[in-house]
Amino acid sequence: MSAFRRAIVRAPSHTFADGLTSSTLGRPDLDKARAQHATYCAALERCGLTLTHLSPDDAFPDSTFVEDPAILTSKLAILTRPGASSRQGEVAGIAAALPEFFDRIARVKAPGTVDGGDICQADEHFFIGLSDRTNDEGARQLAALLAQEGFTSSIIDIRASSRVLHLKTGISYLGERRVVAMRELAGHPAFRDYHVIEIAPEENYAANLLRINAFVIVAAGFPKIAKTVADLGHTIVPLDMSEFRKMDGSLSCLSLRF
Ligand code: CIR
Repeated sequence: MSAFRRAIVRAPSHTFADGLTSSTLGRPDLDKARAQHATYCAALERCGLTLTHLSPDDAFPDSTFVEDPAILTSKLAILTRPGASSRQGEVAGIAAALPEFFDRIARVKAPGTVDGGDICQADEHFFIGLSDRTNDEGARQLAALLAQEGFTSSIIDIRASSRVLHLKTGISYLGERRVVAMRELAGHPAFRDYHVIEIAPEENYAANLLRINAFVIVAAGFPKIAKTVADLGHTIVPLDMSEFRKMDGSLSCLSLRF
């Protein structure tokens, strides 16, 4: 797994609680969300990353979830076309930040839609989730762009899985050919050549974890997966994600790492 050096983040805006959500956990507390975001940023720095902070944007309540409008690879940045129309305007803000770091920037074009949360990179391979946000055309365009750069990809259709918003809601890549997955995704043929670590159903929320260099950031409160990952030799960084979870957000959504 190649080393990450940088990340782009954007703190929650005043309108954060007006974003999209299917959660029944209640309305998020903005001050608490901002404090959790600051702790998240400090954790990324502890993992060795230098951060670029974009200004909070009240026009886009979900804009703290910067992972969705772009996919960053070692060779090419790809601006997505988010599947929720309320989020498509977020792309411009990310697009403005990328030329400092990327010479080559491609775009997913209409009628394709892709959310970065549906894209899981596993070394030179990309798992592409088909979801309510990422459609067939978006997946096709993305796979073609990646293939031009020498990356392979496989499709995982999660549309039958109502509990999973994005592919990475249900899986993460841990490096060394290890995939962490919710039970309902663990047996997918795309993982045939990988070692799959199945999450206990009561810890499903923790399926979205973040391997960054020697560290793995895990949502706090999920001891089984934290122990499993620690036993593999990773340093665990637990983070309270309660306010982002209320908005269907998890660890990977809050940053673009490269
Ligand atoms: C949304 O529904 O789009 C946001 N409330 C949550 C996005 C979470 N993003 C991610 O998992 N990559």
